Amino acid sequence: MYPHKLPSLPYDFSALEPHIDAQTMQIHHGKHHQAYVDNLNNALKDHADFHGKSVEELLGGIKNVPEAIRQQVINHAGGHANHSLFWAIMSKNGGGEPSGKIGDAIKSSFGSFAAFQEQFTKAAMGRFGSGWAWLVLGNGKLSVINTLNQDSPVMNGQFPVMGIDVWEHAYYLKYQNRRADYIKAWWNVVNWKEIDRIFSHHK
Ligand code: MN3
Repeated sequence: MYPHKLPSLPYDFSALEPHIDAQTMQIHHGKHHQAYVDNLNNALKDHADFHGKSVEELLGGIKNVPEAIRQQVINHAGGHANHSLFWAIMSKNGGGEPSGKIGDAIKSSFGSFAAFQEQFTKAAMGRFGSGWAWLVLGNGKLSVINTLNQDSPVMNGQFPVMGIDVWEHAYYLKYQNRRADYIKAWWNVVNWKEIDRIFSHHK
């Protein structure tokens, strides 16, 4: 709802060390995510009809957003929604393999956790330029996709269960051009408990 606000991080900037460094978290959350929120609010300022809508509602009904601000809403509501999910699905005590409903669903959809992990990593590595890789739920089925820039799966009627930011700003300070090393390290901070909660809640 307008004005949209930056959610606070559910942990300290240094909580994901050594996998994701504190400086990256600080800039990523405090500067990049804040900018998506500010730019979204700027875009919506003179469009009161849309002030009552959540970012998911804006993105899900993107065709109803006036053309003059549509691309800004795609970029900044997308950026806001994507990052809000991203912070939530990481944790200091993350990693390992999922259990619960999401663990079962991953096994039945992909054959094994290892097969899922390989497919997801490939989607994250294969995203040329800036974007995201996702595990999404659509028509009751789990699948792995990637999206360009801040495009949200919600625009295509898909529900994002988890996602990894592969914009260079997510890893460049610590990993420079080594996206593969960042993705490998990222698996150690994946918060499966929260992902299971998100997935179970949605189903
Ligand atoms: Mn980012």
